[in-house]
Amino acid sequence: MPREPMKSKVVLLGDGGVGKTSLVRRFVVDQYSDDYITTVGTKVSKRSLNLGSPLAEVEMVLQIWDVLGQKGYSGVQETAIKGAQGVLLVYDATNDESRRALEDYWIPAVWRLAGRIPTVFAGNKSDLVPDRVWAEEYLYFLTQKYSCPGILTSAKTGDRVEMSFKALGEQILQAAGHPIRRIALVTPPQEPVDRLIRVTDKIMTDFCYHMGGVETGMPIVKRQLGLAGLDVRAPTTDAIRTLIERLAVVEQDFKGPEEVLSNRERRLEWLDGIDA
Ligand code: G3D
Ligand code: MG
Repeated sequence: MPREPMKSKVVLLGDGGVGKTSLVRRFVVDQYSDDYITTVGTKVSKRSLNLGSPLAEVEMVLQIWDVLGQKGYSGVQETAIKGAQGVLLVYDATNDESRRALEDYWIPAVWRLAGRIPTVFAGNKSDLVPDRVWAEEYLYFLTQKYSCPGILTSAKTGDRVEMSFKALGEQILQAAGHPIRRIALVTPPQEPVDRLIRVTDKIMTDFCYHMGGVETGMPIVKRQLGLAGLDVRAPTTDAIRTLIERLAVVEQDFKGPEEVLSNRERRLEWLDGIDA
């Protein structure tokens, strides 16, 4: 009798522009597009994989969380990281800063919120790398330092994309049943973040929380962000105010008038700097 597939939540993390959304697209629908569409909030997709050996095959359904990498959206990012069983840490192999950001920001965030979960490094945009030997060497350093696999990928050509998700699935399979090592860790100080980005992040996270989770809440947030004309990279006070009003209207269909009112008030206070 076929066994139930194993389900795993995995998250892709890394700075904005490194190719996370392109990797998910390539892996899930085998397509690539040159348009850069900033990921708003979080998008959840699914694909199943066959892992293990031919004699002991295991089907794993990966629930893949693609989250916006923009600095300052820590609430949205933390929600995605919590409860993840594996992480694909993505950097742009032609951009040193994006690679350093993994060690300075993303790895500490994962360890703090989810512990030492199975991890795979993806050095993406390998099609643009002028010196493959050097790129491999750096990746090797990361894999040795953190004891996890690392793969040079190209979402554009499709090279090794499948392999990197499979490696992550295998890591999760191997770790299944082992307790996750929790580490008390302090995140290094980060650059100050634009206050309006912090407020937008807080509102997005708060709305999803009150809607019972990201999967229900985030599609609504995305739509309302669009209608409010709010650019997640540079939100304005006016756009945030419009967003707050729009979310209150949506909430009327789900919540009692008092909760709608208090949610709206709280968010306006964040915007007006009373508690942000
Ligand atoms: P993100 O989700 O991490 O923010 P995206 O990144 O997937 O949106 O990709 C950001 C940009 O990098 C996009 O191009 C995308 O086409 C490009 N890109 C992603 N993966 C690769 C790759 O493997 N090779 C190359 N050459 N480009 C890639 P633009 O030009 O629109 O910014
Ligand atoms: Mg993206």
